[in-house]
Amino acid sequence: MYDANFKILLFGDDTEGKKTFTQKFMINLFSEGHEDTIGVDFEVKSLLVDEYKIKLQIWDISGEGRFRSFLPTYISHARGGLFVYDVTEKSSLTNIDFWLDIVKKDLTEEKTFPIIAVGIIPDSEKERQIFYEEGLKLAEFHRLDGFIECNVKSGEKIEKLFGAISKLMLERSPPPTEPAIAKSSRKAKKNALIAKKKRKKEKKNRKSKQ
Ligand SMILES: Nc1nc2c(ncn2[C@@H]2O[C@H](COP(=O)(O)OP(=O)(O)OP(=O)(O)O)[C@@H](O)[C@H]2O)c(=O)[nH]1
Ligand SMILES: [Mg+2]
Repeated sequence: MYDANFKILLFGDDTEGKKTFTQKFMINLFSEGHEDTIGVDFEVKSLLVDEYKIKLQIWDISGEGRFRSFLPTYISHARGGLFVYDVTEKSSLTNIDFWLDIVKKDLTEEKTFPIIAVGIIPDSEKERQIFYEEGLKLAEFHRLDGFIECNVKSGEKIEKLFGAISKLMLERSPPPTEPAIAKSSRKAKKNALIAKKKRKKEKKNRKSKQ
């Protein structure tokens, strides 16, 4: 039983690293090489954030133009997004306006939709074409909810990032009830107290009979 079920989008141009990034998060595997995502790929992962058990539905959307007509369907009912770009490709930021427009279009709960920009960094700094400051500035300009750079091979920060976006989704779309874990631990404490009182009473009764 989950406390919350969040659909999260990974979007951005093609061959930026969305699949590679998702795979690293899901099964801690880094594999070189690109395979076109046909429309969209799905993954599901459970996360525990602030005692809330979250079911994260990851929708890894193809960046290819031929799938653009399906985008409104893929985007519908999402609760958060990661805009993924490749810092070794200057052109990978060219379409940020397009992506943010389409993701936010028809979104009645626009305010409840956190987006974090993720710059995929190369193994060698020599290949870098987009600098950290540019990414940060762009994220601030578009009023995104966060900005991070990470190397998929090392996988550092990826787990933390999914935790951070989940926390933002929890804040913007709070579940109607308190976390089940908190509820059950309170219940367990209450039961322990009742049992303790019962034992005390039985001891007292035994003593009075002697
Ligand atoms: N060396 C290195 N290569 C990386 C890293 N991250 C991604 N790549 C490479 O970048 C390419 C990205 O491919 P995908 O992850 O399939 O790209 P995508 O964004 O899902 O592309 P579409 O499905 O077409 O939208 C692959 O060839 C990866 O091997 C990294 O941290 N280091
Ligand atoms: Mg892909």
